[in-house]
Amino acid sequence: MKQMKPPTPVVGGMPRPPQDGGEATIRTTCPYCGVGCGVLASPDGRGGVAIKGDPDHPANRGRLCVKGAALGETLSTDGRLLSPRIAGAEASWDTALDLIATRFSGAIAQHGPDAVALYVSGQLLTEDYYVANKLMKGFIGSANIDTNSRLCMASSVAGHRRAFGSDTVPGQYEDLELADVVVLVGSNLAWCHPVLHQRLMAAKSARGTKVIVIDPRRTATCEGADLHLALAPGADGHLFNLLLCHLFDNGRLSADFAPHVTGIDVALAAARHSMPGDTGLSAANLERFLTLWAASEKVVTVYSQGINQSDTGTDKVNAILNCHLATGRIGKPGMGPFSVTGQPNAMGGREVGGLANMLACHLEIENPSHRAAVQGFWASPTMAERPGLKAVDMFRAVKEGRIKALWILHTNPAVTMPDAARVARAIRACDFVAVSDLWATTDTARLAHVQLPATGWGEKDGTVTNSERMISRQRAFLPAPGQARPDWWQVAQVARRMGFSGFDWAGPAEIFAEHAALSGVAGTLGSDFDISDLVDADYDGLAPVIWPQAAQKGGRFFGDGQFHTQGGRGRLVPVTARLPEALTPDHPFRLNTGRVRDQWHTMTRSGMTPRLSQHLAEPYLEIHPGDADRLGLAPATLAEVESPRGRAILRVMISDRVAPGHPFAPMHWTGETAPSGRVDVLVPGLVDAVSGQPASKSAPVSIRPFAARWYGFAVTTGDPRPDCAYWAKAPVAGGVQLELACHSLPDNWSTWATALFGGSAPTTTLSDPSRGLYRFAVVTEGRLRAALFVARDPVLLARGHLAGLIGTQGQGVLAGRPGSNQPDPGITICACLNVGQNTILDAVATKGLVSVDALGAALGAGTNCGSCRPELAALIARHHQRHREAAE
Ligand SMILES: Nc1nc2c(c(=O)[nH]1)N[C@H]1C(S)=C(S)[C@@H](COP(=O)(O)OP(=O)(O)OC[C@H]3O[C@@H](n4cnc5c(=O)[nH]c(N)nc54)[C@H](O)[C@@H]3O)O[C@H]1N2
Ligand SMILES: Nc1nc2c(c(=O)[nH]1)N[C@H]1C(S)=C(S)[C@@H](COP(=O)(O)OP(=O)(O)OC[C@H]3O[C@@H](n4cnc5c(=O)[nH]c(N)nc54)[C@H](O)[C@@H]3O)O[C@H]1N2
Ligand code: SF4
Ligand SMILES: [Mo]
Repeated sequence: MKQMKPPTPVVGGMPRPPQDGGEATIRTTCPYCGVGCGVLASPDGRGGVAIKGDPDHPANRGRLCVKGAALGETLSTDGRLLSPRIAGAEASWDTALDLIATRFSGAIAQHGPDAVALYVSGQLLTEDYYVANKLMKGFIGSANIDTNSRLCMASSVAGHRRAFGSDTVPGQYEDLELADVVVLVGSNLAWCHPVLHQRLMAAKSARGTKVIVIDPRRTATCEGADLHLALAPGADGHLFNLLLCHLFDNGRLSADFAPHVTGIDVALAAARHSMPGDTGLSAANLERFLTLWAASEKVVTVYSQGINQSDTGTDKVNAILNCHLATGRIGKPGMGPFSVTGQPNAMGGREVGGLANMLACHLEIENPSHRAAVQGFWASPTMAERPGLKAVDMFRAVKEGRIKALWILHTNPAVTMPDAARVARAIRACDFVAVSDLWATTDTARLAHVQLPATGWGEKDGTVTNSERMISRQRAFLPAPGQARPDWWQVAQVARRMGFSGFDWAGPAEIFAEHAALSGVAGTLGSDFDISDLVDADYDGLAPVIWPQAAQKGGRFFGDGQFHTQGGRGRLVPVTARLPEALTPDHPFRLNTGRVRDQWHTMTRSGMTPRLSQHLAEPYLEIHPGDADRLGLAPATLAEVESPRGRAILRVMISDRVAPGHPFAPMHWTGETAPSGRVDVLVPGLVDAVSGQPASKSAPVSIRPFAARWYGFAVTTGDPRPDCAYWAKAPVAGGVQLELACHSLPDNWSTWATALFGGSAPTTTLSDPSRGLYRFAVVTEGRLRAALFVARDPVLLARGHLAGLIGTQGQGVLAGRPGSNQPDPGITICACLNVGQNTILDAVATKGLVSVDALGAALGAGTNCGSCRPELAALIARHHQRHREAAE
């Protein structure tokens, strides 16, 4: 195998002139979602970095969503973990790495290789991932390496393998632009894959693509759709079974493709058990969907967590794949099933075999010749012979003391695993835990014996693979802060200290070349993942490339009817669809969970910038007006949500976007940002039997009003942990804002405020105890440091205005709202240009605006990254609808 030279500082592709006296512009890739947008990063030489979309990257052609556009605001190293720590005390890398090696080796010697585990992440770079997988499966000899992709893509992986014989995404993004019908199932594409959504919306305006959204919730994605099917939660298997029957009954199955697939009869027989009533859809809507799908040759079915995160997720995936296989609508321009990956390198993780039940390069752990080939290539002493523990089982084993040493890299399971409180307890109780992260303060890192400082985005080099199998480089453009080191280096160092050879790469280029060479071996065994033509590639200059190479396969799979199963035929899988477990009177609601537009998972990066915290600044429960009425939940009060596993307190957001009985809560808040707002303490560890993926979208819960004696809002330059039952923190310019509430009153408000203000006593006070109203502010040296507003009811204040007063003279702060000459802009909708809802509604009303473009021309809203365009459209539509209703 050819060894490549160590990386030199790169720009990647065409060098660009330095801007503003700064350093050269670097081409890299966004570290957030699986769209994998190209980014141009221009450090200014003073610690700042200008971020732009890369016009030459095929995934985004210069576009970025609001999270990507705000990347430059998330690069501060303030508060970063800058050196290894053991039991909280700084330690040298040598000491920390030796300790991990000793503890891992010791556990293996005493209890066998299955007594240790790695829990990794779809956000690791391919090179990091490759090294971790190699260590665990080839050298430690256990497959106890699993990844947060288990919570994310596992059902898609399992469904692909059942249908295609390999975990292969057949299509490309371009297919969404070439299709006549695009169906989005369980995908909030507008918020979660915004640039791909923008590409779809552009295609829709250009060629009239019909867009259908299937989601029990009316999401922002529905604003750009022709049809929204608010199906019964979990009914997707029934829906696609009905589609298969409809296709058959209407002569839509492909005779040409039939010789290339098996199992149509059994799949149809199983599908016949699904009844229209199971879907919860009106006959008319169901019919529209079935006929549209059937009549359009060029149809793409995009699916995401509404499908995967279910205890029948794999079956649902196969119910979708069945329809595409039966009609031959797969792997051809403008048609195919499309599982969009969530994390930036979820796909790369699948390529290296990062899941506990995969080997490497799409090879199978159960297959002796695959194992022998990989072992031969690695020249490794041993090889895992059977699948390891999948995430939920892994943390169960941690809890039961079967895992003696655990290393967690680039993920925050104490927040994001189902049954999160129990997972946190298990981590705390484990004999030995190491965590690699940017921060020592994450909910997970706090529980570790050893904390290792990782280099973050902008500081490290490697590759990621996006949802369409496009490999792109992430390139460093900032120096590593303190002693931070890349994840691959950390793992390789521990491997060497455990006495293993084959871990002495000089840099990620060599690791990539080794991975590419192994994929060549895999290719000779029939694996589709063969990127061996990249072994000699110019790693530093590597341009984004889709595998397989265009010349061989046109960048798509299976259009030619060749699958990776034995016999080479695609498999329809019989799906006996079933709805989620019935609810009980004790827990009569089914809690749906997911993402918001401007935050990334546990907010350790996106939560750093005020810009991204303005859109939705607090954990909330979106609940139907009928349910809220029945439960006595008033708008903006708090709800107590309880499951057999735990309890959360969430802000009540009453909305008919969710169905009765099926409220929604976002997943982002943590012990750092809102300890009572963590939704995964509610989610049970129920998993899909085939894939092991948890059912994160349907936690049975009960809901009641939280009996708050008082509500509060505060802004402060400090960073307190308030002493009350509910608090949620968000960054604002110059400090933080806090939402507060409690079921009990403090003995003395002034004392409580002083504690909140970090010991500074209020300098001004306004109180009316008879009405439970208290307002305090601290102004020192002519500057507002902090302010607290307390009331018996949810405090109605102009929050943006108050946050803006920090550091000013704070004039009139205790009034809580701007003077009459300064209108309150309301909650922020357009985060890029900072345009609030009140401003927008006012402009729509006074200027008679009817389109998002007109609004953009008037206010600028929606004209930068475009992430808010679906919401702007909804606001405009709602205004005009109200107007019409008022006129009638
Ligand atoms: N802004 C933002 N974007 C992200 C992320 C982020 O944290 N923030 N994370 C990234 C990651 S890792 C992932 S995996 C993706 C996830 O991307 P998505 O899967 O699009 O996002 P989710 O919000 O998890 O869930 C999608 C939808 O599934 C719906 N749903 C729930 N139950 C059902 C059901 O039974 N049937 C159907 N059809 N739908 C259902 C929910 O209402 C929700 O709207 O997003 C990626 N992009
Ligand atoms: N209820 C519910 N739960 C869910 C989901 C849901 O929809 N609902 N979705 C699930 C899904 S799809 C996913 S993907 C998971 C995501 O869940 P997680 O992966 O647990 O969440 P993140 O916040 O992305 O965690 C990444 C961690 O890596 C750290 N980090 C950042 N950069 C680096 C780096 O370069 N190196 C290292 N070593 N660390 C770094 C960050 O600070 C952070 O602590 O959540 C899952 N949990
Ligand atoms: S859509 Fe947004 S978050 Fe996703 S890769 Fe592109 S810029 Fe990043
Ligand atoms: Mo994910």
